[in-house]
Amino acid sequence: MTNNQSPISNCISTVCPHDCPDACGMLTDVRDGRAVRISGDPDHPITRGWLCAKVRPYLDHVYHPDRLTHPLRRVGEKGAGEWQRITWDDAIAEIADRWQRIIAEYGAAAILPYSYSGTLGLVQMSAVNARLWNRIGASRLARAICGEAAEVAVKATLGARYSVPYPAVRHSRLVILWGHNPVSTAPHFMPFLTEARRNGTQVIVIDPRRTRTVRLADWHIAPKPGTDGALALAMAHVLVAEGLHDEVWLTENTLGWDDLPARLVAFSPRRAADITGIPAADIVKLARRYAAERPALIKIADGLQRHSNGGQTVRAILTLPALTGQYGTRGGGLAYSTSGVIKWDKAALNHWEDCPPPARKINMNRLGAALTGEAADPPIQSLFVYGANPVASSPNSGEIVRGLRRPDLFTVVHEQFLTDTADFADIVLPATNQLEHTDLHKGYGHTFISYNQPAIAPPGECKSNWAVMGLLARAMGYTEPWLFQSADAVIAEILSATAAENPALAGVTIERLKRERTIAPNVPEIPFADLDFPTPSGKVEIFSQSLADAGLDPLPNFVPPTDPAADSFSGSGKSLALISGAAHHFVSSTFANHTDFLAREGDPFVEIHPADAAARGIADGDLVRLENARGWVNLRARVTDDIRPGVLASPKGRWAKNDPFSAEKHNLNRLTSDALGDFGGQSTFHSTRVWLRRIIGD
Ligand SMILES: Nc1nc2c(c(=O)[nH]1)N[C@H]1C(S)=C(S)[C@@H](COP(=O)(O)OP(=O)(O)OC[C@H]3O[C@@H](n4cnc5c(=O)[nH]c(N)nc54)[C@H](O)[C@@H]3O)O[C@H]1N2
Ligand SMILES: Nc1nc2c(c(=O)[nH]1)N[C@H]1C(S)=C(S)[C@@H](COP(=O)(O)OP(=O)(O)OC[C@H]3O[C@@H](n4cnc5c(=O)[nH]c(N)nc54)[C@H](O)[C@@H]3O)O[C@H]1N2
Ligand SMILES: [Mo]
Repeated sequence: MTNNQSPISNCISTVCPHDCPDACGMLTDVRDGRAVRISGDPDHPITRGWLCAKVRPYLDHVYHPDRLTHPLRRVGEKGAGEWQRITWDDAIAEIADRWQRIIAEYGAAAILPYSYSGTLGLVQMSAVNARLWNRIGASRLARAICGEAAEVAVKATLGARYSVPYPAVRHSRLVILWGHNPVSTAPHFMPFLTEARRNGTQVIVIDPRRTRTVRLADWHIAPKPGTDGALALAMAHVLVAEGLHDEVWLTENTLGWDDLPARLVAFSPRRAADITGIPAADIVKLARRYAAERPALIKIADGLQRHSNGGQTVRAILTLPALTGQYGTRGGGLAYSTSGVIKWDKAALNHWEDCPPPARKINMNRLGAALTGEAADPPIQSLFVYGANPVASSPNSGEIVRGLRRPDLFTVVHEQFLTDTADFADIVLPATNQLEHTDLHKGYGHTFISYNQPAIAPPGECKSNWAVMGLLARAMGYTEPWLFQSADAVIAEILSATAAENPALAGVTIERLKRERTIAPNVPEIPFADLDFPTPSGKVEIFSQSLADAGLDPLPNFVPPTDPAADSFSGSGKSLALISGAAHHFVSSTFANHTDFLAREGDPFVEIHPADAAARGIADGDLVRLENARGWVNLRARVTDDIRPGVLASPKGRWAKNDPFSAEKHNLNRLTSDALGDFGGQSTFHSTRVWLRRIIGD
């Protein structure tokens, strides 16, 4: 399939680089140097020949008329969008010169790289996130915007992020999709779930919103946001009170089981009903069903934990498969992330031994605060953004914009498009698309590894992240060979170093990847099947000493969600919770500059329950303002019982500069909380409180 079909027509093996657990294999047909067709790789075991709604028209993204094609220097005010074309030589020389001067005056920690999930590749993300910045001694970025709380919770409880593979759901009798919307966010899980449902598997979705996934469910449970920890502990309460738990399994395979019942006393279904808004009878029914329908799979993702209490929420949920003895079973247990199966060798990735001591860490969720004074010693003097669009996607973006307007801040943005963030750059550099560079990908919903071969030449003067790192390294005067390897050499070095420690990668080489496109590492089909958990005790740690050592509650607990800015604003009426999950046609803010997708998503909107709308005189289609102490955004009201009372839902991803409803150009991240969550400095987008009012009829 990858072979030449004719001298002028090639079918190239590529991989979807976007932030999605599926990491699809894609085949790109190239004719006369132009990509003419893109399709799902039929041989990829998860992709199975089809691509999602976002990536089917991918060539519109690759050949988008707004692609940046050459470096730009700002000539007007920051944010005014006035640019002058410059050469790469001038751009790189100017950056290196500014950095040398900043390092001399403030030290290298005054330089901050900021990146997240534009691409998830080993070269263009992981190596780029590490090597040059380590060599410079720049500030490090704590990348906690997405799933850090669950990462800490899962590591503390189970020892590693292993996950039940998608196809194993065929063996589940019950699936609980808990704060997860895979129809939009993990589309390639869905055919496996559909097959299971045809054979009688029951599906329960727990989400304050009636999502696309809920439409396929047998039962929808809609708790108040941030109360899932209480729901899980009440389920545990019922399991233990009714003797539905597996005492033998718990005694043999867990640490801290003895401590749990005392904790559960406080979480009777009646009390949990008050907290969650779910009737006590439903909580009891849910617990009984979870115990009876075995194997039962709980599948979580990342949206659920973007709360001030997200870490403890995940800890509480993780106790349920232990109480019912379902870890390590086929079709039971937990599906979260496969990221822990292969962890790239840190030494090969980082080359710390050749670098100055690691500098301070700055939490990416605090970017606005960091730029406006929180990072004081030294103050941030230069920001280099790539693979991220913080003005659109990071919390409390008004503060970020205030920071980016600082006249003394030297900002470089490496991008495919002139995003909300690029608008504030001093220098913009044009970036390649996935079809134009080399990379290696592993999914976070499966364990397959795929090689991405460049299919076409970059447009104009676009350069890959890794190529830019090399240019900057040379201009800074560095000579270490690991800063200048080819992308293939980076992959080969990291693969072989990782394989030396991890037998799952035995025999996986770059040559084989080029030939076979996608390779299955040698991993057990069922995670934890041997009931040997890589925690300090070797057991499921219901009690976690590592959390206690970090000053955290060592037992699963529920603490109500909070927005620390909620009291510093007095809007009219009661405040409402604002949740902002994934849009079906965008990946964060990526693809939100495509007319077709924008047409399908409609005006930027907010879902409001009819009771909350009526209390404020709001009718469907009205323009409304959401506001709090951080800022405001205008949105189109969708009055619907798809959302529970007391909660507003508006999908993430809109570009502020395309705001049709205000001259100031805002999106909803003007409102979102930049407070850090309980575990790992997690983002807390969904704990945001806002006030709502009608502004104009329509
Ligand atoms: N189409 C599309 N796919 C994507 C993305 C995208 O933007 N668009 N983003 C990608 C990324 S970056 C990620 S991290 C993953 C995320 O994948 P998911 O976690 O599946 O996606 P989210 O929409 O962030 O969150 C899932 C659900 O959590 C619900 N939710 C919010 N708060 C609570 C709560 O307190 N309790 C419960 N029970 N539910 C709650 C939201 O209503 C939402 O429907 O998806 C990836 N895939
Ligand atoms: N309100 C709200 N906001 C959220 C969330 C939420 O739930 N609610 N979820 C959060 C989550 S889970 C996440 S993961 C973050 C994601 O936040 P970000 O990682 O900032 O994601 P995007 O906004 O999609 O920006 C990615 C940018 O990378 C660029 N890019 C793509 N490939 C390349 C490349 O090869 N090189 C370079 N230099 N650039 C490239 C794209 O053009 C795009 O502009 O958003 C968060 N934002
Ligand atoms: Mo994410």
